[in-house]
Amino acid sequence: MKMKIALGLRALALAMAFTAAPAFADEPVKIGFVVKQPEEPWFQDEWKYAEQAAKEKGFTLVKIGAPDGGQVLTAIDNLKSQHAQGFVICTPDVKLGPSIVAKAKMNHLKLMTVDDRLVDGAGKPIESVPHMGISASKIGEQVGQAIADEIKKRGWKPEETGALRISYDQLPTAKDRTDGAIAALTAAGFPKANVINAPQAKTDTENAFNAANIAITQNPKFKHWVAFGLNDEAVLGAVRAAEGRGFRADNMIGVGIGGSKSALNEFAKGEPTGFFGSVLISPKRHGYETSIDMYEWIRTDKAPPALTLTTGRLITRGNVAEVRKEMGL
Ligand code: FCA
Repeated sequence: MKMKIALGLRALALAMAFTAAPAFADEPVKIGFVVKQPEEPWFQDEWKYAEQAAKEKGFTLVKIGAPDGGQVLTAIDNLKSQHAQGFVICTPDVKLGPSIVAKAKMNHLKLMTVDDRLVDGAGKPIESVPHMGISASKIGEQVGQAIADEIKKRGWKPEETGALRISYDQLPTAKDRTDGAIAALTAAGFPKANVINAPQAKTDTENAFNAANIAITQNPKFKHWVAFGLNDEAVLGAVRAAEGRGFRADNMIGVGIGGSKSALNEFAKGEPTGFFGSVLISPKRHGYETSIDMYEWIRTDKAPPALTLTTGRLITRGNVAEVRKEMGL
């Protein structure tokens, strides 16, 4: 009897040890890819390239949309019950950082973040979780520079021009992007007093539209407007709001960040709109590379680089086809 219990305990201990160990060579690999806004073209593109990695390497990809904290935590539990070994996530709220880390650990799931980096209770990035994001300040500066160049080209007087900063400051990468844009604009001589902060409640076009609409209404003195924000959706909202107030392509310069379908649709319109350009970033690197990194981590126990920051390139109607091709998109 005693012997039987001892054996049973040994088996249990072994089983527990195995769950924590890296995947065996013949165990099928399953990877979760959790995104905060599955309806946004950027995230659909990330998934598309993650699928490409799954096909190439022969693992199963589980795509989950999780627009709030509850759904993130449920997603992690579901991944565990489906025998996934790890997941890549762009969380709806970076402050969920400690809970996501704890839940992944409890479920023995490897964890990597993409786009939005987790923060701890003090608001500091959680450096122990491998992350791939964009070089937010630098890309923001590219946006600001593109706008400044275009203002100059059109010969607008800066004092007659308002700048809409569609903001979402609770997300560090969003704040870095818009701060970068302001830095480049003011370095080019744009008056800081003409930068109007227009906070959006959520990071989609509708909320950006509402934010911009209020800001434009409250500032009737400007003859022209420019706009920048976290992504293309933010700037599209501003462009649509400006149109509603009579500021069309010749009186509006919006430059977004992303360069996926939202921007492409705009460039494909017969007539130019106030959506002048976008800094194209790479959903291929963010979707494909992160998935490959996770796969290698599971297979060989080689952890991904702690931090990878990707770059972007300005696209406008004129060069969009050429630049996309050069970036392998
Ligand atoms: C954030 C934004 C997305 C995209 C991504 C790279 O997650 O919300 O639109 O810009 O960073």
